[in-house]
Amino acid sequence: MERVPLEKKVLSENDRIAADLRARFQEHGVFCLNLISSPGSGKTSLLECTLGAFPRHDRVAVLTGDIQTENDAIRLKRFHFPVKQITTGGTCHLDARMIERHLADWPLEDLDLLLIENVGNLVCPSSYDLGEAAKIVVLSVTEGEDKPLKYPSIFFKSDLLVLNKIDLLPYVPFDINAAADNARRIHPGIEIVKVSCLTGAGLHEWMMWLEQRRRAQKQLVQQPVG
Ligand SMILES: Nc1nc2c(ncn2[C@@H]2O[C@H](COP(=O)(O)OP(=O)(O)O)[C@@H](O)[C@H]2O)c(=O)[nH]1
Ligand SMILES: [Mg+2]
Repeated sequence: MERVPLEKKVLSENDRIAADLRARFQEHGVFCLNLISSPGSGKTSLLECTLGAFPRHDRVAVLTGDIQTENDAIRLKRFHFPVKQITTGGTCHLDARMIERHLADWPLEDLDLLLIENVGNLVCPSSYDLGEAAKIVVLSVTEGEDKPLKYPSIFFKSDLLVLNKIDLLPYVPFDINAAADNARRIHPGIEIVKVSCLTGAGLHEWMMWLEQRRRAQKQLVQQPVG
């Protein structure tokens, strides 16, 4: 009986901090993305490919969340952009306060793009706004094409579905068109890119999406108010 009001209170407090973060991101022209998937779908791999494609002087930073270990931060630091691990110690999602705390010593005026890798989980992260401009859901071809129907919330809330590991399609019974149809049943407007972080297939489309959205946000910020 007590659980519902408490959960509501936690979420509304999270929403308040997330709204504050979103306003600060907009004020400083920071484009923020929140990457969500099951463990092992390829979030860190996609970030490795993405950071590897950016010029060294690009104003990009990464926050990467996990229940335990600094492993993902170690993988991502190789690209010489600022990276911080957020270790949740058991919590199955990132929340806005964790983002706020880990950004405290990163001046936002030095950033254009903030990439957040959420904790591997298709359920809990979908309830926690982090102040991002868009959520991105990653689904790999070994997970089953029914996942958008089973975990609708995250597919409904994401602007983009990255279908990863397409290099494995010859070896697994995964119907990629059915996966895309299922995602569109939940969210008709969802955009979809099909990639392989291993071979590099489709990564150009992903980078195009990223750059287009980044530019669109910049134009929005530069437009005079009124
Ligand atoms: N075959 C194949 N393996 C991949 C691909 N992307 C990632 N992997 C592998 O999948 C595993 C999990 O990837 P990781 O990026 O750590 O997933 P995360 O838990 O979502 O961050 C690793 O062994 C990766 O090498 C891909 O496109 N194709
Ligand atoms: Mg990872």
